[in-house]
Amino acid sequence: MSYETITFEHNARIALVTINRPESLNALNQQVMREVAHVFAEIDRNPDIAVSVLTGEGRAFAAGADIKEMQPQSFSDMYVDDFFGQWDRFAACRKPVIAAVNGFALGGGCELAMMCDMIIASEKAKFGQPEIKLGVTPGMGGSIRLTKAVGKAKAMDMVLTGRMIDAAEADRIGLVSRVVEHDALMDTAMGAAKEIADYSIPSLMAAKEMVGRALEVSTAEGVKFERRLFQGLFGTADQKEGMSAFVEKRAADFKDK
Ligand code: CO8
Repeated sequence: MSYETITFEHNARIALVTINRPESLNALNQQVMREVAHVFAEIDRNPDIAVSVLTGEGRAFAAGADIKEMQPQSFSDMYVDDFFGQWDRFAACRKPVIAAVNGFALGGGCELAMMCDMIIASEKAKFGQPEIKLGVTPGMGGSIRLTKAVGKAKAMDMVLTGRMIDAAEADRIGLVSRVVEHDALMDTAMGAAKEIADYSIPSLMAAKEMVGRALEVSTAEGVKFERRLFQGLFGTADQKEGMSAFVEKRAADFKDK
């Protein structure tokens, strides 16, 4: 499939996906959704990719769902077509995804960043759920993921007032993993990806799955789930390689098996 609203490249086990509609601040229309869902399904299937970085071209990560596309839609259009339902396919990507947030991450853009596993933000990044100003609410998982990420007090503040927060506040409230100087954003995100890319894909997928599960289940269930996945990794050659390398004081050479 050739992509028109995103760019996709990969090298040395790292994929870089860039949302590329800078003239509309990377507003997320249905074509972007379909292309992102498709490329991340490819990434999941590609044994040469361990980790991805998702970013936006220009001065936005994404300034939300495309308001011009949504504006004329009726309830039936939205409901029958399950409008934006395919974002679940992106959220279901089993390999780690780092959001490199270069600017505005608003509405669906903030929700998209929160579907990723780590958010690395430029000091120029701005986050917000401004849908209330449009007469609606978050609709791509924001009420759930934001509340789980930052707690009720801050989530209610952002969702009810629609105010934007800057990168420093996003860092303080635990919405992002790291904040870096704007010019260092992509190097930092690719550097984190490089660290991750050196590890064994089965253990990366297990780690992503267990931390994701932690947000869904009780502590007892989560601990049991983690233990089973942990035990399962002893069936991989890479567990033998990783532990042998430590004992033999050498770098591990993982084979994803
Ligand atoms: N949709 C469509 N076009 C957009 C969007 C958007 N979300 N955001 C910006 N644009 C366009 C502008 O219309 C403008 O286009 P044009 O040049 O043709 O007029 C261009 O991008 C540049 O934008 P501005 O001129 O407004 O740039 P400013 O620097 O003045 O302002 C802002 C930047 C503050 C980011 C401003 O553009 C803004 O407020 N954008 C809208 C932000 C917003 O409300 N986002 C939430 C959208 S709703 C949503 O995301 C719901 C998600 C859940 C959907 C689930 C469905 C089931």
